[in-house]
Amino acid sequence: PMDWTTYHDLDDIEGFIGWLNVTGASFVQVATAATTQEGNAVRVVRITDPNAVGPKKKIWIEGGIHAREWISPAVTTYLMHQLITNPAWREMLQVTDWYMVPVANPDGYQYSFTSPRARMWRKNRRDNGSNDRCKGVDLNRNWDLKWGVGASANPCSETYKGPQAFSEPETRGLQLLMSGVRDIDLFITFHSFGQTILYPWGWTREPPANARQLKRMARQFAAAVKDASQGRSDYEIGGSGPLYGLASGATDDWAYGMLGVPFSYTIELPDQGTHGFLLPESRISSTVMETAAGVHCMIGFSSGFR
Ligand code: 0X9
Ligand code: ZN
Repeated sequence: PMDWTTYHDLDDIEGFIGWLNVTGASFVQVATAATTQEGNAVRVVRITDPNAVGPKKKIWIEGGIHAREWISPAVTTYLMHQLITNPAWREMLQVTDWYMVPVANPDGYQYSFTSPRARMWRKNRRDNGSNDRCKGVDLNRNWDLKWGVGASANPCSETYKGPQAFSEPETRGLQLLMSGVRDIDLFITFHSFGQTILYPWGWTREPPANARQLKRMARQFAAAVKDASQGRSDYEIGGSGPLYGLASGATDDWAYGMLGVPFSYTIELPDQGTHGFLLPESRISSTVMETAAGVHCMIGFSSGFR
């Protein structure tokens, strides 16, 4: 149904979700968070063991909010596949409940497959009143937390924040579903590139209240990735603001600040700039595997949340 040796467009991913839904049977529920301007669905796939007893950690994973960061949906779909097909992951469903968004920006993602010129698209594709080359809103500047700080008001900008917070169907829909899930314990959004694991805040350089715990869990991720990659993938750990510069309106800050999710991360996947957004297909399988090892360790039964 899917492989991690080539990049897959939106149709393939939709097909994979359909396959997962059949294969995973009662473990998989598919919801639609929004329908976009171009009529695509923003899917949220919940993976849960209906027979598990006892309390569970709730984990929300977001992928593909930036169109050109193709390795992000690859990682997210791989994690979904692991949860259904790998016994070591299935076992985790005794104590974890997963909400996965493989492609938060389906219109932009789809568009980035249409031509070499479109390959580097970042935003969604909604008409923003300016000309055709300038379409879209940066969905990672559109969430309602300190909206507008370190984001652009110019519709032509790559980091255009939109006419108002939650102006876009994608962010509005995702926000509603996220708010409906009580007490998310861990939020991760996958981006590229840079090989960094970032924690809040993005809108200020001030450290968050539980910075120590956030760093501790981030180190679990980084150590496991390094191990799984035989030392090849080294991650840097830090606050978004200090490390990447101030940028508000991102999902991670909103989850942390508005929903109170105690562990909230942006993971900037490989590489460190040699290929940048154009990570070669030959790198997909090693990247998804090492990242999965990192996530597995982060939420590990004893290490992560304590
Ligand atoms: O700028 C972004 O949206 C992310 N980097 S990217 O190169 N993938 O565009 C980083 C977001 C970090 N989080 C916050 N600034 N809150
Ligand atoms: Zn990004």
